[in-house]
Amino acid sequence: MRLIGSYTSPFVRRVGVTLRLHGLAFTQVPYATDADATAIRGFNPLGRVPVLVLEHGEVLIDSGMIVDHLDDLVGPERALTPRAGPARRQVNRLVALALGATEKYLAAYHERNARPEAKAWPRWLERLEAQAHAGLAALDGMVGTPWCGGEAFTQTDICVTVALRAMRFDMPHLAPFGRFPGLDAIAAAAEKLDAFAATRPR
Ligand SMILES: N[C@@H](CCC(=O)N[C@@H](CS)C(=O)NCC(=O)O)C(=O)O
Repeated sequence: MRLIGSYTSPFVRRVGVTLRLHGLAFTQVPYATDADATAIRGFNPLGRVPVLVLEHGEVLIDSGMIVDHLDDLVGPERALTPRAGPARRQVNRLVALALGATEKYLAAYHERNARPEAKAWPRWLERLEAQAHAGLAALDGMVGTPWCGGEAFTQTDICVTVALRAMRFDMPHLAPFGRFPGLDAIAAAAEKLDAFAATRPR
């Protein structure tokens, strides 16, 4: 399998961590969304990463669809999202919050860094940052220990960890250490695992 995208993208890192935790062999093609936009569009008309190219050439896009397929490959015992019922809904609920906060911080980051200063729109930036912050605050009140759902490590722990790392790199004021102690503890424990160390962007 080939994973298209650089680990500077939290969504790509999510897939890279999942592949490694599942012990699935893959090669990474670290295309950057700006410099390699044309090449990425050859795989995904949206021009977004991650993309996973399966062994027989089939192309999967969107991290959620990709990790769902990876869970199918390893079977229900090792799946990182429970296959059905309340446990599945709870993992998906926390994943949606973590990924929603990630999308909002990325939009804020682009608003801050890509928009020409003369066209700055402070109220929109404030709104995006508040949404990202509120998502993390809500999550922080919902997680257990040592992992989000208690004893079982799930896809939620991956999403929280990649979100915090990326946000702290790009917009550290949105998630300073100590503001979300529950998430801090989970991310610190996860970052010690080999799958996270091997995918940590420089
Ligand atoms: N919902 C998508 C989001 C993917 C996404 O937003 N990827 C960003 C990189 S962090 C991207 O490719 N952005 C380039 C663009 O949208 O032009 C997923 O979960 O895979």
